[in-house]
Amino acid sequence: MRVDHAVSPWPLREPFCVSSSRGNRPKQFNANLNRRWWGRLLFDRRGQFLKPKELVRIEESKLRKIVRYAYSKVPLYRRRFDEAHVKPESIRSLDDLAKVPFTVKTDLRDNYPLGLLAVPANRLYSLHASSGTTGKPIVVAYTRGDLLRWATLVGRALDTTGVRKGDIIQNMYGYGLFTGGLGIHYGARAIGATIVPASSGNTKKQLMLMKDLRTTVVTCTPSYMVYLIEASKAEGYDAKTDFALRIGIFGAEPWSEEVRKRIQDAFGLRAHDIFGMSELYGPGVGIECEQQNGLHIWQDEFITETINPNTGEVVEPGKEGELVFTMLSREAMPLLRYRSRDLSTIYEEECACGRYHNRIKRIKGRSDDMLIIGGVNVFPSQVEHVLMNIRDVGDQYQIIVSHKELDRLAVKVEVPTNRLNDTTFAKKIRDDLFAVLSIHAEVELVELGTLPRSEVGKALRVVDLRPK
Ligand code: DLL
Repeated sequence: MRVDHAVSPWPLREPFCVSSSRGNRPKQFNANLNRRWWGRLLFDRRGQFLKPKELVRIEESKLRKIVRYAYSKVPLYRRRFDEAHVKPESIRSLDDLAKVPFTVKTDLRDNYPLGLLAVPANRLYSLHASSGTTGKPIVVAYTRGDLLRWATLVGRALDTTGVRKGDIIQNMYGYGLFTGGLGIHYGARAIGATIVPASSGNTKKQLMLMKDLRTTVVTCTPSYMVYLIEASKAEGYDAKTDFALRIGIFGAEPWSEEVRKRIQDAFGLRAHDIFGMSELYGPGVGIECEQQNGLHIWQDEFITETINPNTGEVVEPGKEGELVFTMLSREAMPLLRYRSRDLSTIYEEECACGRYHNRIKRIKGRSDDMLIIGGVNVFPSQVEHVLMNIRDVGDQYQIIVSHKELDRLAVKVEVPTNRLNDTTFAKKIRDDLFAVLSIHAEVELVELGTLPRSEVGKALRVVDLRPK
């Protein structure tokens, strides 16, 4: 079969370190090149330490290219630019970015499955789909170059946490349409670490492998790692001495400093937050370095802005807003100013680790996960932050919102048996929640092990019983 490799505007060259001696020349399908696929994944530490000036230079030159590319290849972008009377050539620097129209999730849904492709379908190497809970999922597409870039970015992320060749990574993110499993897998390949593609679920086997293979790095959702604390106890393991874990890389859902502390204390590892979303390749967009103080976003690949979610106006760094991403070299499906709905804060100060890539704070939550209870905005992550700070509160909780004349918030909390009927303890939890949320919550103390656990996928902690 002849595969049409049209000229790519992104020859695989620096700063992605995957060098191409063929430059911009059109390529015929080359079996040799294909065989060397993984061999060409070179490990990229230089890209992690690009200096601010260099980062801006790369951002701007890639921005000019991607805007012209998206405009010429994707009818949606052409329409949006024309409607806004913006000429792609007028986008020359970061200051011009605000002129570019936003792209939103419904644009991807409305163009299901592959209406936003910028390349012929026979150039796609892979397809993934977002974990949409209702209706059609969002399908995301990758060319060979996209996959290599993604792998390189995840490789960088793993390296940034301290994972090295020789580490044994037990990858407990689901393999499949979800990008977590394969994304981490590709990144591990890029740095030459040993990958155990355990995928999600099957907890007893996970623990057995973790011990017997002397796993040094684990990757999964933070809620699953919290679940492994009690599961390892129940299976008779001593989490500190039976396992050889040194690094944990957790993401795909919001989590808190308090949960980090619980995981680190239980397993004696260093826990890192990793951010990503299917639309932006998958995991590896942002990662915490050893400072554990904000996530570096790979600035030479993503321009990150924060906007006021209600007005769409750009907010300055240091102020919370909705994260908006521009992918700088996505070939199959370019995304310009993509509204993530995730709330966070960008900060631009230099990090003690020596990396200049901008950092974002932990994701507070998605704007659509925000509960409005009796007119008050509540993020599930705020509830977690309060609960996990209280000694004797177990690792599992559930938030139940209902309506009986007024909106009501109830929080079910697992506690040890001796606390079950402790009304003073329940009052303390209520007071602490009120101090942060400014609304009264009913607190129900339940026995350890009684609330639902999620062994696969992202945790579901909120039950909203209000009529839609
Ligand atoms: O969750 C990709 C991923 C896989 C990230 C593994 C990290 C690790 P989606 O299923 O498309 O992709 O979900 C993306 O998950 O918009 C956030 O709301 C949330 N999310 C992802 N990482 C974090 C994080 C993957 N570290 C959506 N903290 C995003 C908080 C996160 N929320």
